[in-house]
Amino acid sequence: MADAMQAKQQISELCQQLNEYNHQYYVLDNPTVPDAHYDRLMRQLKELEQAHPDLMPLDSPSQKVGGEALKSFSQVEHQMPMLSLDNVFSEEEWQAFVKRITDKLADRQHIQFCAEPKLDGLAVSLRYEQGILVQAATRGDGKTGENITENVRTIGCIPLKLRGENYPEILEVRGEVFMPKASFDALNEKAINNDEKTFANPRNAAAGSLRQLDSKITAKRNLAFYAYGLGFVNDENWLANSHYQRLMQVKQLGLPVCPEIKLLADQSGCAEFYQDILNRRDALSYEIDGTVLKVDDIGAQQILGFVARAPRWATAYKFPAQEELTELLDVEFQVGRTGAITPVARLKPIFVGGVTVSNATLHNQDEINRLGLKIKDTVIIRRAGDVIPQITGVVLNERPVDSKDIIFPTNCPECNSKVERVEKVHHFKTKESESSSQATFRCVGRLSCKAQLVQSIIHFVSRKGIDIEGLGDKIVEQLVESKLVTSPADLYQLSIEDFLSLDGFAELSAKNLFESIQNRRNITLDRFIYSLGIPDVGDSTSKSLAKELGSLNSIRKCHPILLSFISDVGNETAKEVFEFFNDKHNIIVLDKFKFDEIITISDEHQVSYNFASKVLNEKWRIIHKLGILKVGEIASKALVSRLLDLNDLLELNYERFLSITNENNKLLSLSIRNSVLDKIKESDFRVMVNDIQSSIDKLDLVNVSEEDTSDVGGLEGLVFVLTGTMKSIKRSELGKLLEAHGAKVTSSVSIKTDYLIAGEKAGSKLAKAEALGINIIDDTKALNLLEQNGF
Ligand code: D41
Repeated sequence: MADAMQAKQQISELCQQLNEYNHQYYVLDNPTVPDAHYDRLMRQLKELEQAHPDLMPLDSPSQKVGGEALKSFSQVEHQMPMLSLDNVFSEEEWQAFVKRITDKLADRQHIQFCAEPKLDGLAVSLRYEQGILVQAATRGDGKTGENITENVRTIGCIPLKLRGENYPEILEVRGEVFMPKASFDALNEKAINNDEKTFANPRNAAAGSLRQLDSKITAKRNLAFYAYGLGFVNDENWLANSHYQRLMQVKQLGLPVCPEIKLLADQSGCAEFYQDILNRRDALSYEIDGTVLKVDDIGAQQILGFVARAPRWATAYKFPAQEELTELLDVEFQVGRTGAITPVARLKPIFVGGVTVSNATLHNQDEINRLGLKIKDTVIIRRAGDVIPQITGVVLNERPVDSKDIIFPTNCPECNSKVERVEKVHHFKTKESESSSQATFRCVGRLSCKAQLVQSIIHFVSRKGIDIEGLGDKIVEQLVESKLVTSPADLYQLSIEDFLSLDGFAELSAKNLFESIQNRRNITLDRFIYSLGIPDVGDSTSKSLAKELGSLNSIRKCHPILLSFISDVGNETAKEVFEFFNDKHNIIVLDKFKFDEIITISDEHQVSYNFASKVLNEKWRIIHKLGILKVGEIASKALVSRLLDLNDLLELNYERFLSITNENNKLLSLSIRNSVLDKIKESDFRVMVNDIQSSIDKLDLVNVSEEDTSDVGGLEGLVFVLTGTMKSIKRSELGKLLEAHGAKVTSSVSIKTDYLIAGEKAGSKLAKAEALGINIIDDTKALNLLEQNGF
């Protein structure tokens, strides 16, 4: 008995604490304790409740994770009907609405309005009795709705118990349940990864989540709620006379109210509110489809009354629709610069989100499968913000009998070459760090494919590329069509007469274009690299490649493992670069440039000091990247200290291994030794190591000696990370100085970091740098470095 008393007390205290934290987190947006602390208290509460199920209070915050699944939803009759809202879509309709009101309220001078964003979610009614949430219902037909209490209990921001003491015995709060954009994106990303159907928009996602019989699923969906009104309230005296004030009362009780809601002195502010919210629509964290304008004074509301089931004192002033239905007329297949084949939907033109849309990309086959799309289907087109229009769904019960399957071509629609399937791995930066692969189709025709040739040349001459003024897309198409140009190098062979032979050219324009091409025979290496249009290689990566490797020859010969030492170049990009330069079609195209004859590349010729030093002095990084099982950083370093060169790795045997020890003079473990000896027997592995060594041999490496690395000759190309409190200079100042001397300053420590400058109270970055064996210096040492460089 005493035990139960004690448990009851503890449960009550935990509930109170956790409810308070929930309020701080969801309503005040100001959490005061770390999540881990919250989780600990929650675990204690759940354990207690499990031991004493009869003691669990109705408002226990433990219920926010969902309970037993239901068989069906029961019906709930609303004690006070849930009204609907009239709409206006234009300034005139809005003015007419205002006039009706002012006519009826002729005796009033100023009519205050409460202006609210119109949330795109689902209307629900929450019923609190004695301050406890006892029922939640959907709007239904306004008279009866569905009992969704179990699901609503799991919504984080809805309090299971009202705050404070000052609430009526029975209080019904009406509002909108919605899914914030970020939660929606995360949910759909997950669905795509799991090959599941995605939701067309946050509203559908919210509806789908609320209508789960299993509230544990709802609990995981991150729904939210804003109150916008009241239903039945048993105590008239409790109620304020202003709609806005009532919402503030509701907020006082711990229910969230949209922070954008404003009380306006008269109707003139309404248009401004509408425009302001419309302008900020994309930046809001939740979807809205208009504003709701309500006469604020409750007395005035009563005079105005209702028509049918909508109040005459409120209206939704809606934004132009972001979603419309239209017909999918056909799917065409476009071939891009790299040969990727993209399905494009041809639509019956439709006005949506402020523009007329007649095309939408379908991305790839997986997207089509996910949507379950057929030609002639009625589809949902969505254009939110400035993003490109998308097909987000199909209206299946509108599917005509003569709808047709969408068939991917097996041959390129432009050049009839074979189409190959390429798996592309996407890494999503979600909590679980998932990755998924999506199939894309690629035409193998390269520059013999007209579409690829046109796109490649457009890219080649673009502003960030060779930058040829006056050579627009249409002219490129003409040049390709007339076969005057079969590769980018041909541009330089064009004569004034060639241009004159094309439609639309006159003497002067032909001469001008000829000259602007001839003027671009001298090109910097980074621009040339960019202009080649290597997949994944944009202007920043092109600059890094040019700066670190110094010459086109070095870039062409560089093994992907070495490429990946360059900042900006990840493993995937390294592979793309390597494959590009080793592709036999591309080799032919590059040879056509006849370097120094047709085109001259101004470059540094030599690889950068930084790169050479990584390759020559940090060979362990190469070993580390070879992917030998069990060979981590320490083993790599131990191995490298005893190898003459990389190829020597292949000559290792058991006897030699016995002389290889790590920094602490310890022999490498038997399992590491066996792993290496097994690996070097594999012929693929031997070929790879030979390739890397010959790539190193071919690189025109600057002579860097072992000692050089600690004593920097120039900061160009070096990557610094700064952490902790500096003694003699502000951290940001030091960062600026380093950058002014050509160094790169980044925020996180990785294998690409050259120096960590650690001040006092350096934390995790220091630990990571130590673990990675990165040079660690203090600010005094850093300033010395700068001084040597003319600081
Ligand atoms: O944000 C909304 N979706 C919203 C809906 C809102 N801010 N206010 C609303 N006010 C009402 C009245 C005036 C009837 C209390 C509403 C709705 N109704 C509503 N939502 C769905 C049906 C009616």
